[in-house]
This record gives sequence, structure tokens and C-alpha cells, in this order.
Amino acid sequence: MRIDVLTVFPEMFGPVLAAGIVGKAVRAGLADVRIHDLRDFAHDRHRSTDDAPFGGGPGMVMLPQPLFEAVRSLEPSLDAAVVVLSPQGKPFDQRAAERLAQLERIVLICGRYEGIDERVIEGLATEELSTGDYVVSGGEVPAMLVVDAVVRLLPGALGHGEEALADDSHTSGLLQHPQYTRPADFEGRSVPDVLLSGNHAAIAQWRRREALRRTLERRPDMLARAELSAEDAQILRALGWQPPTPVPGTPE
Ligand code: 9D3
Repeated sequence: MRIDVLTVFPEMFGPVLAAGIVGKAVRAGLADVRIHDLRDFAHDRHRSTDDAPFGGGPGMVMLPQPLFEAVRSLEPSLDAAVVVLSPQGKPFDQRAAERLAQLERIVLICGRYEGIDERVIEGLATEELSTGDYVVSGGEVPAMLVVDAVVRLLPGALGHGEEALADDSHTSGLLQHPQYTRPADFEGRSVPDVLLSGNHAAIAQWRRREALRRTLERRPDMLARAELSAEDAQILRALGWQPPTPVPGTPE
């Protein structure tokens, strides 16, 4: 897969693309990630990438011209995703990552300032994505999140020891249970006995219960979509959960 990133802060990406699973995938050639400085596509003396908003108001808006020239220079294939990262986008979630991971090419456009000229969204973008309901200073950190979430899904990106990471809460539908490693007692805080018992059935039961408990506590919204056994539902009811009443027309 090839990923092109358009940004006025290309220097932000280096260490993120070099580290960990993403770095390994890039070095292995699974992902060809190219960072482009938008200022290279500006032609005025100041290499401008922004200007004041028509209609007035605070802040600056990203100019269409450098973005149109930059995307055209990349010659994206007809099936490429051209993604604008913006607070107005649809949510970027694990399903979106899985969808993007199927493509041969992705172009990521990072916004800065108060926003991007709407003609870029209309004329260049195939979609607009937000990584969540909080304010960050620009699209760069969100673009890094997209690169990370997508690249680790590429076939061969996860080593065999890491393959379990592919089967995480956002595919299984529950938060992960607590994890412990040595020592069994750390400064008077002990690991739950069951995990040292060697009783694999009891360990699996404890982990499922803890996963259900923290999902109910922290992300009750996820329980509505999780695949729950009758035993899961019974455990949750004992913790005070009310099963959602199915709404007609809701898919699965
Ligand atoms: C008038 C309010 N604005 C500033 C407080 C709007 C605004 C403009 C530009 C808010 C944030 C940004 C920069 N953010 C992004 O470009 C962005 C983003 C985000 O802020 N949150 C979650 N996902 C994304 S994707 C791109």
C-alpha cells in the first residue's frame, strides 16, 4: 500500500513512522509512506498555504491551489481514497481502518488553521474523517493515527507474537481484561490469585468477567453491539446492567 501525506509540518512524522510495528512494516516495504511539504506547491514569495476567510472572521483558511496541485502531482488512482482529516469528518473507527487497509493507495490531507477551503472537500476529497470529539491543533496527529491503525492491518505487519493484537476489543466488542506480569507481589500489591492458580478454565472465566465489568463501567455503549452469551448477560445483570431492548430496523 502507498500512503501520501500532505502537510505543512512534514517534520512531525519521522519518529512516528520509524517506531514499532509501523516502522517495521515500512522497512519491510509493506507500506510506502511518503510525506509531502505543502509549501513545495505554493508559488508566491512567501510560499503561502493559507489566507483570510471570505466573509470575515478569525483565523486563516487553507488555500485550495497548493492542495489541488499537490494531489494532482500524486496522480492518485481512481480507486484511491483522498481523505481530508478535519473535525467535521465522519468518525474514524476500526471499521474505517479495515476499509482503508483494503486499498492500494491513500492520500491524507492534514488541515491546519481554522479549516480548509470547501472546494478542496468537494473537488478532491473522497471522504472527510475525524479521529474523535476533541480539539487538536491540526490534522497531522490524526493522520498519524490513521497511518498507524491502517498499516498494522496490512498482511504481514504483525509478527506472530503480535497477531493477538489484531483480535482486540474493537473487533471482539469488549474492553480487554486487566493484565499482570512479574512480580506476583509489587510493593504490597498482589496479582489476583486465580491468575497464579494454573486453572485455565477459572482464568478464562475471570478474564471474561473483568472484561464485561470494565466495559459496563467505562463503555456501556459497546455492550449494545457486543456478542454476548447467555452467561455473559447473566454476569452483566448481576452487575446491574439492563439488556437493551431491540429497536426494529437495527442491523444485527
Ligand atoms: C472554531 C473552532 N475551531 C478551533 C477551536 C475549529 C477547529 C479548526 C481546526 C478545531 C480544530 C482544528 C484542527 N483539527 C483538525 O484539523 C482535526 C481534528 C480534530 O481537531 N479533532 C479530531 N479529529 C481531527 S482530524 C483533523
